[in-house]
Amino acid sequence: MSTSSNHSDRTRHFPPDFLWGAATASYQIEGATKADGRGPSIWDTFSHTPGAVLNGDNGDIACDHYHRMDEDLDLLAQLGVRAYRFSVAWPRVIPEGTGEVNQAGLDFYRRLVDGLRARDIEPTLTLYHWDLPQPLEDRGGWVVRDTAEAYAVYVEAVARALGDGVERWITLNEPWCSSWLGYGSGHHAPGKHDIGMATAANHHLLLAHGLATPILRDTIRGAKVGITLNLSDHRPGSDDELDVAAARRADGNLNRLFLDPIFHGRYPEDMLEHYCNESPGFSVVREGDLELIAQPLDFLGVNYYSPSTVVDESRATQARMAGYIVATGDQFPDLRLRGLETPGRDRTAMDWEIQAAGLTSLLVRIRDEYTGLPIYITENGAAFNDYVDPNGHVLDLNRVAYLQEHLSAMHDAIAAGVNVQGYFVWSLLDNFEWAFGYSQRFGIVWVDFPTGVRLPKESFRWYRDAVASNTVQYARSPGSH
Ligand code: IFM
Repeated sequence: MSTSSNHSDRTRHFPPDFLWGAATASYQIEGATKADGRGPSIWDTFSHTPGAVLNGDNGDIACDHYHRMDEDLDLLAQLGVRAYRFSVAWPRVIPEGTGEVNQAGLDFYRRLVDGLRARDIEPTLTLYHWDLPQPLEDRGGWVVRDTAEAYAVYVEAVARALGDGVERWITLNEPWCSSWLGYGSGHHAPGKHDIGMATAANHHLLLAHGLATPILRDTIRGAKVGITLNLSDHRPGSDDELDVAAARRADGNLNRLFLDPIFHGRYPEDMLEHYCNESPGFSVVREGDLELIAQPLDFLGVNYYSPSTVVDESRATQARMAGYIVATGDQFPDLRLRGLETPGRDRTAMDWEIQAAGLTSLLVRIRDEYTGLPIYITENGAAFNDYVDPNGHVLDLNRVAYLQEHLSAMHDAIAAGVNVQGYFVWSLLDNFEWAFGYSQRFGIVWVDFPTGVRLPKESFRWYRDAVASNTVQYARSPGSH
């Protein structure tokens, strides 16, 4: 593999055919929530619920990408990326969730796909990035099996309409967020607080993935099918067995509840045991489901932002004495753990610890424990408190450092033999950051939300140069060892 490293300087080369990209998602950028027959989604409902989203923000207008698509495609062309990852909004395509297909909705994505192709950019299409049609939620949402069946019908409609223009298909984005934040902690739409519901949703989302996979393969010749998971590297705050067990629980909930069924065809025993008294919980699993979920894929999408260090909730005092800052609670009390902050480590505006080495160890672990399939980093990036300076520039040097460290960490994984074939920066544009509304800017392009004006940040120029040269100047996060 040509990941040649000239160690006399810090330049690291990526493989010649490495796929560089940028990513967005429908509800976060499109706006136009009532245009051309789009139906309501759970995020329309949730964001209009008082108190659900910071500052009462919503996605009604967002980046107005629906009306500014060409401008955004031109930005991608300027960036020089070979791929663009976007998501299709189910309520644009089937406004009621089931039933009639809305041709105008499909037409919008057809224009997007054609616009990308015209600029030599490969579309990478995510079929579900959290905007479930509200009528389906009214009938039980992801807690019920029917939603997985409805999703399969929706997938076929999209595959038929766009299959000739799109090769790379991602069934779901971060099903952990849809299930555990949506139905467990209530931080995301539909805002439920019920672990039994979250567990059932976890399964039905994976089932939806399993139902969609053969449909994509049967409908589109040569389709490359994958799923995107948000994964992290969970470390115990000490060698104490209670802390080691706490890190294992965190890992079970976030990572293994998804990786094990997809790659090993079973849910992890410790998690089945942990959630065994929840209702409906895993009682919704039917014979044959896991075979569907574990069908062969063409790639795995990995979204990585931050590592996590945890201790057992009973050991908060010891962790403080060891010099950590200890979180006061956890969004999932049943996991009985506390997150730790290492003083002095850099953090993003989301308060997420910056530690790029966690990406390397995560990727090596996936290869060792799960799969040698091609991996795409389908999201990686950071929110910072950006501003436009008096000269009209956004000098987001902290984002440049974050990207540089993470590209370096990804290069370390490639050099260690992990089959990473591409990277999509999150995100092309500042956008609607879910429960944080517009308060968190992840873009490499600044968006002035009142006017919609776009302004490439310094990180845009930096990433453009990395893409063009297919290299990174090697850098490690402070505090790495
Ligand atoms: O903005 C989100 C995205 O929608 C899913 N992955 C994480 C990003 C940052 O929180």
